Amino acid sequence: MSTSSRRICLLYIFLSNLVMTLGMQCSGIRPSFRFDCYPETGSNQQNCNKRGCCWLPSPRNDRVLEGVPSCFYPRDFPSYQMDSLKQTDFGYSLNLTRTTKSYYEKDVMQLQMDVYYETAQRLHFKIYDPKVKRYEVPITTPKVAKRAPLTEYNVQFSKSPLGILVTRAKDSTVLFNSSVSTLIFSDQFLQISTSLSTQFIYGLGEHRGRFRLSSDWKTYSMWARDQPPKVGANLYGSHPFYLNLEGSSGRSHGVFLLNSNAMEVAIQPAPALTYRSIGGILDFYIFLGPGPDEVIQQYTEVIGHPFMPPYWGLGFHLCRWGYGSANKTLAVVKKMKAAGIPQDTQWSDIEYAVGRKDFTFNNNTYAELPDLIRYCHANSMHFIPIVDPAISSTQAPGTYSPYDAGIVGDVFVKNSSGNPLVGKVWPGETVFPDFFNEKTKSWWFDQIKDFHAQIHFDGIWIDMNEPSSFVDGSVDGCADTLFDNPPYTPSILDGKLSAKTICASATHCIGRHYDLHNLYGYSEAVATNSALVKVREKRSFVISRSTYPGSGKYAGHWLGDNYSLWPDMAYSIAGIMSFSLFGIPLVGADICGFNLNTSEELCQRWMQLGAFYPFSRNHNTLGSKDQDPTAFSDDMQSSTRKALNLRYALLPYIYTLFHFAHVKGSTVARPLFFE
Ligand code: MIG
Repeated sequence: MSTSSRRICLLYIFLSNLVMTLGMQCSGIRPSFRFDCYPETGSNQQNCNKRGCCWLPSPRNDRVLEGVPSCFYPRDFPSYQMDSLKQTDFGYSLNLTRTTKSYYEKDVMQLQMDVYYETAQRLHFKIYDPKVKRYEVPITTPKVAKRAPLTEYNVQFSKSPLGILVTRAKDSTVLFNSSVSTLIFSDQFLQISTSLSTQFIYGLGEHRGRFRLSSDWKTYSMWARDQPPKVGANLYGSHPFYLNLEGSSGRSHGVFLLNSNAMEVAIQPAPALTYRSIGGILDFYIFLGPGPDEVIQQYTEVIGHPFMPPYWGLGFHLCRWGYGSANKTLAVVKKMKAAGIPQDTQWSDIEYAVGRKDFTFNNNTYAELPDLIRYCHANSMHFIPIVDPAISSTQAPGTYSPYDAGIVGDVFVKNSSGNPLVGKVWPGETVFPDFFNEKTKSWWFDQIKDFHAQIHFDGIWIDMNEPSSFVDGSVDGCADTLFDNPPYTPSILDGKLSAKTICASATHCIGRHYDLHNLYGYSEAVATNSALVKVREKRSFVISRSTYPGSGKYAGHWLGDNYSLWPDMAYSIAGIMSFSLFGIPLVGADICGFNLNTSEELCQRWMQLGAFYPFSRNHNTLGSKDQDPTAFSDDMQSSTRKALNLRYALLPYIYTLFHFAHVKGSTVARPLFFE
């Protein structure tokens, strides 16, 4: 192209952009209602217009417009339209088609939307490909074949572009309105938006931050990751559920997107939000409450009510990484007892194992582990060891049966060449059990049973189950597939799916790691809970780091590797309340802080706060100063004794709250507005 024709061409692009931006479809859209058409980095006029979107950059350094997208959808951006609507026994079935492709590869041009009027307060709608079966989250949800006779919601559809509008029948409050922006449903990019009733929105975990989410152009991403809590980062678990307050009526509703792929939710001040997931289907539930606790009850009816913990599990737990030996651990337990500070459970971290290998215990430093446990049991206490999912793969054949038996049983996750995928965790090179496989569950049960024959633990602490790996993908990297490098990657740390975990192209017996990653911790909790119940014939007690909706039925959770800092103590409250929303009421943060050295004042205040955590455990990292209560002054010990004695006095009440959580799905630690 000659210089002059290039100039003409550029002029043409400029003019057509001007016409488009000033044209009907772009003008008059208030900044807070701009829906981002270019969430990737590097948005500019050219690539924005190429998508058929409006380009209107905000002036630089304009505080008010900070975060407002420069590239946004015009009102008439091509979307789906409704071709047919038919009434069914459960509600409606709609056929949707799009005639213009979106800017992502492999649009599903024809979709089906099924709308289930499941109960008076629960609406379910599902948008999927009627021809090609796509991945759907393998958790059990209620199957409803008949429409509820009376509902507290109304549903309306708009034809072109397709939109679904859900309102509260009583006062017409808008609960879900997809017409605010465009629907995209391509193979690896699914996007749908809705308005919110107010900016009072909570949930969307797992994240560090204030309890109420920010609707100021903030994006919450979900891709399970071994990551010390940090504002704005994707953390250990994934919970695509939010609670939205409706304003002066005092009513509230919840929205759950049953999708487990890597995703992000962008909230904007309209208020509105946009989901962007890179797989699966769009499977929504709306819960009408109207009380917030009722919303959670309705939500947990779908994902599963929380398990009933044993009474002792609600006592005070003590843990650290770095006791050094079983004897030193026992000495602390005895000091606690001598100081008259209540303690129900003693924990051991990975140091008890030989070379940090699962299902072993070190005959040097931890030779007295059975004595420690005996002492605990003789004093009506309990004992919990850590168990990581990854299994050492480098031991000489015949010397490490968990691996040998696992290979025989073919229980490990495979890489793209069909061999067990090898990563690196605490014991060195490791393989990863595929807990979705029934064979793995029975192999896992065997390991737990054999180990229990050696040491009589009472619960299991499952860590590192994002799953975490110290090498990205595998020791051989990852194949260059569309799973490892999808066309769109949500805004996750390091910008790639394989960061600190196994390859997305790895395979489980029921599917791809790409789809199942966020469920890895969930699947381990299912297997561990059932093994523990079979072995002990008592209620189980499992605490898991990675969680997904439904995990609460099998495990509790702690908030991960926090710091011994005041803000971390404050943030723990928001974290705990968020997990109440997620149906995991048994939750706590490491009291006195995990990373860094604590101080007496911080630890004292934290013990006083932590005495009211549903799951109350003091835990510390390797190399940090001792922080069990007996490590401090008499004053500190006496205030801790007082706080914990108050907790113990309230145990019947706390236990009753757990009972209600278990039988009807309500919350234990809850924000004041729930009352
Ligand atoms: O990479 O087992 O969150 O509680 O003490 C660190 C050692 C592995 C992380 C857990 C923490 C535990 C630690 N683990």
